[in-house]
Amino acid sequence: MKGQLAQAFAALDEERVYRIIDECLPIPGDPLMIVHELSRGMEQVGELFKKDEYALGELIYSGEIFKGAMDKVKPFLKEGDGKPERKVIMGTVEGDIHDLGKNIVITLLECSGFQVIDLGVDVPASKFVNAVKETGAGLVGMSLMLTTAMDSMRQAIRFLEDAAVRDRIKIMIGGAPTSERLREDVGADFHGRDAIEALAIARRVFHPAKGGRI
Ligand code: B12
Repeated sequence: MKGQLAQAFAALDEERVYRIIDECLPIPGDPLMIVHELSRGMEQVGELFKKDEYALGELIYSGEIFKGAMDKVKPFLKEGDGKPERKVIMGTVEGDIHDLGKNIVITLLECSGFQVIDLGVDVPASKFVNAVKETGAGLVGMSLMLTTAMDSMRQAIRFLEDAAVRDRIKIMIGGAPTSERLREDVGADFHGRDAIEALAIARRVFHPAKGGRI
């Protein structure tokens, strides 16, 4: 499967993508490998878009295929039945409507026993604040794909500080243009490069004793 799935995805061959996944899933192996391959395919779509070989229509179509593929993988990611009292808020910051990466993070967290409050996309700073106040969540995850939305991330964290809720939560950030440097710059606690790191962060926040290696 390795390579073929990413390749089929990058070619936007929807039928082949689903066929490969259907063939792989009953094998008790690694559904995370499928997620990884899909992400690699998506990276290639982004490159083709950058080179003007794909237009916006193709970008949108890639998003649809990704969602369809994730729907197939989701049931296979479940990892026992943890109690979902550990709450995590997730949202894509204001000005940014990319949500595929955020949704993978959510799927993985939910499958690992966390309760996720999904604020969706284009989330204004005030909505993060209200969600923290209303839910009492201990971890806030902010997703970002557009460099132009970095200021929104900075603002959301500033709002959480101004609302005096910053000390009751930890903040993790992620998404393609994020980095350790951006984390420092915006004042977040953790930066995660992918959904697996997001899960490790959540485990570390809620179960410090168990570690949660990043
Ligand atoms: C699919 C896509 C779209 C789809 C989004 C569909 C959807 N529902 O999300 C659509 C067509 C809507 C779209 C729109 C646009 N897009 Co777009 N898009 C992409 C593309 C190809 C893939 C993004 C993606 O989903 N990747 C797959 C996921 C799985 O990866 P991921 O998001 O990185 O997530 C992983 C990690 O980052 C991490 N993670 C993510 N969030 C979080 C959060 C936390 C807390 C943690 C710890 C981890 C974490 O875990 C995830 C899973 O492992 C990228 C190119 C690329 N290679 O990234 C361009 C890209 C992001 N888009 C781009 C652009 C320019 C746009 C538009 C402005 C285009 C336009 N002219 O209208 C609009 C933006 C509209 C807006 N206001 O947001 C540019 C951004 C350039 C920049 N530097 O800012 C890119 C980089 C393309 C390019 N090469 O030019 N896009």
